[in-house]
Amino acid sequence: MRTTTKDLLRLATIGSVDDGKSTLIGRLLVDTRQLFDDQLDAVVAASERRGVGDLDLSFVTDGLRAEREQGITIDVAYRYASSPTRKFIIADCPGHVQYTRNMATGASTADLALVVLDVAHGLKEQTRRHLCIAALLGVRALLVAANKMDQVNWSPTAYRSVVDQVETLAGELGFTDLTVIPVSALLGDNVVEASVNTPWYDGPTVLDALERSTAGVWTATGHGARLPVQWVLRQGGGGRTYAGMVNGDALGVGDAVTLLPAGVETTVTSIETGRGPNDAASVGLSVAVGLADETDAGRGDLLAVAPLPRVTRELTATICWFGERSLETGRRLRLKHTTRVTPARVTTIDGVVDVATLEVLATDELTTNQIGLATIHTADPLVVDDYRDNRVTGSFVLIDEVTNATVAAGMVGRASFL
Ligand SMILES: Nc1nc2c(ncn2[C@@H]2O[C@H](COP(=O)(O)OP(=O)(O)OP(=O)(O)O)[C@@H](O)[C@H]2O)c(=O)[nH]1
Ligand SMILES: [Mg+2]
Repeated sequence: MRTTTKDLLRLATIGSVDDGKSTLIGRLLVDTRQLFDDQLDAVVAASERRGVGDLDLSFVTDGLRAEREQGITIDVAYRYASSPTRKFIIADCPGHVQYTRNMATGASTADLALVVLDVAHGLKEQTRRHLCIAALLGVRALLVAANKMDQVNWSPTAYRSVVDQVETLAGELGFTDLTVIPVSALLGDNVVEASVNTPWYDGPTVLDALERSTAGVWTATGHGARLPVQWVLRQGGGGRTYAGMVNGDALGVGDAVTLLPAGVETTVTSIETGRGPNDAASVGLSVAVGLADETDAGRGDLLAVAPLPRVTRELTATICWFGERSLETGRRLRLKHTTRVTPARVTTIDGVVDVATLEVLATDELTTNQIGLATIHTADPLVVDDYRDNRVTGSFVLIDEVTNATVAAGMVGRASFL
């Protein structure tokens, strides 16, 4: 696995409802002067309308009317920010159990989870669930704000108790990078400016830690380049190229590739990028590749460099179930994997994760927001890697056939902590 410091850091806020995620992001944006005057005016006006006294900083990201009225976040709000050294894409996620699915969406592209917890209450069950989901989604770095320090009289004991709880869980879930900061998002202590109220703390502020974080896009290298075919482009001379986004490893002209699931072996003869032809394409780049042999590849097929992924109709997977109705054995759903959608059936439910102990317990159903293990049978063959080897070809979503709602996020294989 490779992590690199880079210009852009993607982060998602996670934690239980009302622990202060939106306020912390609002504070970060206000204190680094990232808001335009009219945005700040809108927050001031909204705060006055709701009669919350001073500035309610959660209004910076809580944009929906319903969010402001209820004082909770419902949808993920994306904000861009920059410091002299770095750019940030911030996904401010909801904490309410009902919107756990939105949290998973926000965390699915994050390099780092900014965990916010109320220091007086410590690690709540919902925060533990969010941390499990973030770990399943491959987030490896945690920055924890032990928030509302003003409400515990800046007690170092309260802070240390949170550090102990978080360290234990982070170790169990396999997070490799952890910083815990005593914060008051409301008052701004240790967010951008170091606090005078925590003389016993000599670590970084939230902004310092974000600037220094070495969390990078989670890429497991050495498992082979993958190109899920999104479009087939017909060329003037009668040839074809195959367009998609490279993942796994870089892809180069001359690479031996296998078209899957057909199993046709051929060679990459050209790579066209947005900036013209190139010898190689790095992970994350959208390209169109030419092949040495004629193939009938289409959308949903995959070009892969060895080691090759598996072609299978049966997946054992870890899933986060978000459906309102419980998932029971035998349920028919649609499964979306890279660029392919196929009918699927859950053949067995192999366990449910107890988020308090991380034990896998026997069950025959998964209720809303539970994390479990399942075996899934698909109508069409899929070309998959284990999630731990590839975040793209190792993940899928399950879709309700009737309502079209996304009801589960799935990761191929069993997470290392289960
Ligand atoms: N005293 C104190 N109150 C805080 C602090 N941070 C946030 N709050 C208050 O806590 C309440 C909830 O804050 P939010 O930022 O909306 O919480 P959230 O985590 O975004 O909530 P959801 O998005 O709904 O999960 C608001 O009334 C805030 O003013 C803090 O550091 N100290
Ligand atoms: Mg919020």
